[in-house]
Amino acid sequence: MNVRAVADLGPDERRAIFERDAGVDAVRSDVADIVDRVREEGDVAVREFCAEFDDVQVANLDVAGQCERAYEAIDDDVREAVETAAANVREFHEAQVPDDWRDDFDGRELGRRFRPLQRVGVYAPGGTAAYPSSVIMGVVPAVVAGVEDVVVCTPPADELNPVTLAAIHVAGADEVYSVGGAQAVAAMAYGTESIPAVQKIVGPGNRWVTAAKAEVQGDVDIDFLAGPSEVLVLADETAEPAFVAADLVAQAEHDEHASVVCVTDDEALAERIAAEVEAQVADAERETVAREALENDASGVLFARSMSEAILFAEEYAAEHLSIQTDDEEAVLDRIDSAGSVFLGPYTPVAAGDYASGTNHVLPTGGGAKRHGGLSVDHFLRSTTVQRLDRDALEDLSTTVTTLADAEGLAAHADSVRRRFED
Ligand code: HSO
Ligand code: ZN
Repeated sequence: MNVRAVADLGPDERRAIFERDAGVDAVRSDVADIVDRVREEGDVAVREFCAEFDDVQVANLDVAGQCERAYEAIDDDVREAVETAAANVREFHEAQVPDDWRDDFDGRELGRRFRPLQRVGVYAPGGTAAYPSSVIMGVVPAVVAGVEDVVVCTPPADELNPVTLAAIHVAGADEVYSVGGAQAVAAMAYGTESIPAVQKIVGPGNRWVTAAKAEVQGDVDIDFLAGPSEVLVLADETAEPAFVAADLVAQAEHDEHASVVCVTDDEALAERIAAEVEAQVADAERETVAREALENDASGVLFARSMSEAILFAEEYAAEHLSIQTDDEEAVLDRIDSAGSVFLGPYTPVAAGDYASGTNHVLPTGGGAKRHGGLSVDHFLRSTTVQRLDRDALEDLSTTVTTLADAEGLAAHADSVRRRFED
């Protein structure tokens, strides 16, 4: 991993670091064709794409019946880990459920109520990127929000990943279909004979899935478009180089396009972290993938002239995962507004949140944290405002309403207020 000074980064280097995108443009037009065909031909097109892209002749798209069996068949320690992770995610997301409320605003009784969406779809990646943890992160918040039908789509395979199936069972999904890629997103967006349409599609996927979410957005709601994993570690001289390096290598093993960056105000520490990364990656099981990620233009160990410069860098970067390993983490956090999920201190590895601490790991990448947060219960709720005015409250408001209505040339609006005060 190369060590560079923040101040010396050239425009191309800065662009590579700050403009991380989900890489969907290259597949967007192929994806549009797939989406159109599924929309027009339904199951026939879905089955054809399963054969073409996944090399599987799918007999029955509905695989819900397999989940409980998988749950019973997997090793006890894996079952227990899935259950503990799901329980922690459930507990944290239950704390997010908002209460309906009404308050008095000078005689005007105003409030908000929250109701779940009825039908949502969760995409669960398959193949080498089959993450049972992502099933938990997508399904549990929907179940906690009270969504009636939680649908999961996961790519077909001669044998579906048993831990993914078990996680679907533990998380509490209602329907499960064996279809992946852009065709899964299209099926959930528009419905087919076997897969009824949903109102919202969430969850991470490869760039085909992400491009399909971009394609159907508008006809159906989506969470957001997420790209490869990324982590930014802010470290000072109190950081343990082996811990920082371990967090960088961990996210690097996801994908050769992952971006992993450490920024520190200590040049000697930067060198020690880079050396530690090299030592750890040489032993990594997924060395090839991790090495590519560590060496891509969006990754690196950087040193800043001060912690302030490092913090400004982190703010501009708006990381999916921001790890703060400094003397006073809270003081650094106080100066950060943009990050998907923050990990404070040496004993809070990103992997804890990836799996089991309870927070969600479906998070904004590519600087999306400047605009929105990660997946939460809110994504599965809609809000309604409610109001009641008594005669006095309406009288107090009447001049304001009628004056504005008259100014807009909407006399019937004004009249609807005045009439209530005629004898
Ligand atoms: N770090 C990934 C989530 C994940 N990690 C799944 C392990 N499994 C995206 O933020
Ligand atoms: Zn991860």
